[in-house]
Amino acid sequence: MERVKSLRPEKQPAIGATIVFDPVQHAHRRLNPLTREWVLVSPHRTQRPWQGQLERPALETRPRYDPACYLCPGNERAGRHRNPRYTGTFVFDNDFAALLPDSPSGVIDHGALVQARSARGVCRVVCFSPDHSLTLARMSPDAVRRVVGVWIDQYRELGEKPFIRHVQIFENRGEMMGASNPHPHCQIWADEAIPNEPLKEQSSQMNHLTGHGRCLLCDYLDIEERLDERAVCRNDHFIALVPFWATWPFETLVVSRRHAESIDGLNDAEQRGLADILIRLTTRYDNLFDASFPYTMGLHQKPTDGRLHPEWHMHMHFYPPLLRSAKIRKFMVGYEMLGSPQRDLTPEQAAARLRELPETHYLDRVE
Ligand code: H2U
Ligand code: ZN
Repeated sequence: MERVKSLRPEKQPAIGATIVFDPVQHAHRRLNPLTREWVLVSPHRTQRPWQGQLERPALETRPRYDPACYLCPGNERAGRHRNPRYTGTFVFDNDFAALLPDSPSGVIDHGALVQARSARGVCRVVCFSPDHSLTLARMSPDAVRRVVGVWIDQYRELGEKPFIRHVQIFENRGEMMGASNPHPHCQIWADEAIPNEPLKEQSSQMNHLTGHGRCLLCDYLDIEERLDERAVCRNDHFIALVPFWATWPFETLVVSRRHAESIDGLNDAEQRGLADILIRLTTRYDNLFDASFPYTMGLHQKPTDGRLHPEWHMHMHFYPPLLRSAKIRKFMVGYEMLGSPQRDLTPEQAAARLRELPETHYLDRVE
């Protein structure tokens, strides 16, 4: 039986009622097949027309060099470290690392309910560019391609360390996300253990592969290609879409169209394809409210635990907090902390809004 359905109403009246379930209007729960968690969608709360932004935010421009920035070339960091006068990317060990390679090992074990393990790892910071004023959206395709190259090198180098089982590359952008500095940069936390989120995704991908003999995200991409309701932008190698199960209002998933377990499995054209999608997606994000768009984004890929991982399909998540304007954010509080996440705007509406935006950055627009 054909199970793939578009969001058109199901012709199944609830018992004792004549109203037909319409996911565009009626509350429903959607399953995130990667985490096996459900998100509540309440589209009836957005029946009002889009009100847009009340005020246009002031254009944010920054100097290309900031003498007070601890990431700019030649400047001093904590602990009397000084950055070199770098001209491309620059990687250094985080001066306030959450995980250290030489932490002593040990266990706390007071029975099944009180357990702890010592944690070792390596934390690094990657500066994308010496130019303090830039963001991924406004960097050149070649420069972003070089950032992708650094991610590959770091994933390999850190993953080859015998005690590193997982390498998490992520970017926190904007004060709203707690980023301490607007200089374009990301962090890498390489960990002795596989952290919670990738562990959940790994188990779902493994179950799907074992049960169906196919990759979960390859199967999901096939469905998205057929329904074509949630794509934001694509090229020959990558697609950015609002996943059916998106939790954050403008959350997106960036997936390689060919099955690749990790970023170091991407060929040259695919690495350029990833850079292209990252620029186009972050440009659309900034153009949504004509303001620098905050988010946490990161790469999920196979662990570096020395095992085979055919179940893993590399992808990136973008989790942006903004809801209706550059100032109004979504809070995950109340029911969301105690029950499950909830959204009003449907993923299809979010995808349509992102899709209609231009790919010329608002700061580069000639008016
Ligand atoms: P965030 O903007 O995501 O906070 O990342 C900046 C990182 O830079 C942060 O993890 C580190 C912080 O520990 N840092 C240094 O390593 N050296 C410094 O001198 C300041 C900040
Ligand atoms: Zn700087």
